[in-house]
Amino acid sequence: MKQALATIVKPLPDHLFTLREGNAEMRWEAMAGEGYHTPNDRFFVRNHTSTPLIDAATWRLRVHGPGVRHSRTYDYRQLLAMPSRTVDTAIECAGNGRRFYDVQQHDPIPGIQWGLGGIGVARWRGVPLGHLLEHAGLRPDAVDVVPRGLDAPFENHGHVRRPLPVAKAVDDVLLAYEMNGVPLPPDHGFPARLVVPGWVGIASIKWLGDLEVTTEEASTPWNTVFYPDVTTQPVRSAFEIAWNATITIGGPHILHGRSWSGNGRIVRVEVSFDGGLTWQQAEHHGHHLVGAWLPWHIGWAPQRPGPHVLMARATDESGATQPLITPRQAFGYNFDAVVRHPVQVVHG
Ligand SMILES: Nc1nc2c(c(=O)[nH]1)N[C@H]1C(S)=C(S)[C@@H](COP(=O)(O)O)O[C@H]1N2
Ligand SMILES: [Mo]
Repeated sequence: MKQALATIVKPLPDHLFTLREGNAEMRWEAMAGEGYHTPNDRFFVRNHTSTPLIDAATWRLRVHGPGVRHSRTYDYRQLLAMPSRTVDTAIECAGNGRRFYDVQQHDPIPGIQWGLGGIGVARWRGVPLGHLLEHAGLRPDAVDVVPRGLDAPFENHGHVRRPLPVAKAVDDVLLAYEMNGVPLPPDHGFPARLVVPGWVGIASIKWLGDLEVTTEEASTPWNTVFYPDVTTQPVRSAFEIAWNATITIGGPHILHGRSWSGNGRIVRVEVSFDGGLTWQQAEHHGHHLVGAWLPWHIGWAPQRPGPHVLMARATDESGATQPLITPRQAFGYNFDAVVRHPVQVVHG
């Protein structure tokens, strides 16, 4: 087992993660045979600096600013005693899939070169953010909530913080303290983080120290210099198979995968084994929740040995379908094209 990064606390074994510039990308084969949720031991980690170790006994969350009537401070026990809700939703990095601008479209874009493993789905439990804001006396003229992390400042930009419109904050955002039935692990935001369904991962600020509520549109480096103009996530699909996996000739094999979209449910998944000439519908199984993913499977009986390419293409309820090429995006976000997944077919 390898523990290569001082910036991440949990073990990062090779069979679960690919390390990318101080961040840990989940290997998709690590989801094979797993249930609907991504277990905490294999959930991707994206840290601007390092995971801080925070003592829940001395931790405080401050809610303040002109958008609330009362400046309030909450401790961990008060948070746990508030009305709670459970939400099953994905957190996905805006740059997920960035490496395919390079490997597939030969147009590399700087930034963390994520494959498709910068996503995970967990069962989050916590206090609806709207409830907490009401408790602090949310004013009708409030505009943005600016959550700030307690991790070390990033370069010369201060603590990680990104404005969140009040309308979204009171709609479905969770102030989460539990992940898949246990207290948030340190790397995922202990003692409390935001979980913002359907939106780019940077909205889900970890290690919350304070929430400033403004009465004017707020701006921080995290909605101007980094991650400008991105909110919801596009349609993507992945096979639960290793990159360059070996598959025996014949079969049939049942191939599993998952598709997701920040804009609603997936309504159709098609798979091609011949480079996109023909497409077959995959079968859905299990549940599919808005803001999370749809598990699917399809049979395949390859007839010749050698390199093959698997392609999966999903369509969501808004009608958005994965294209074959994604137009260049300056920051490398929004890669939604069908990913060409190489496998080797061999004699059994
Ligand atoms: N305080 C703080 N919150 C943060 C970050 C961070 O570096 N510091 N990274 C953000 C980004 S870019 C992503 S994609 C998600 C990743 O969440 P995870 O590490 O729990 O998977 O956390 C977000 N929240
Ligand atoms: Mo991210």
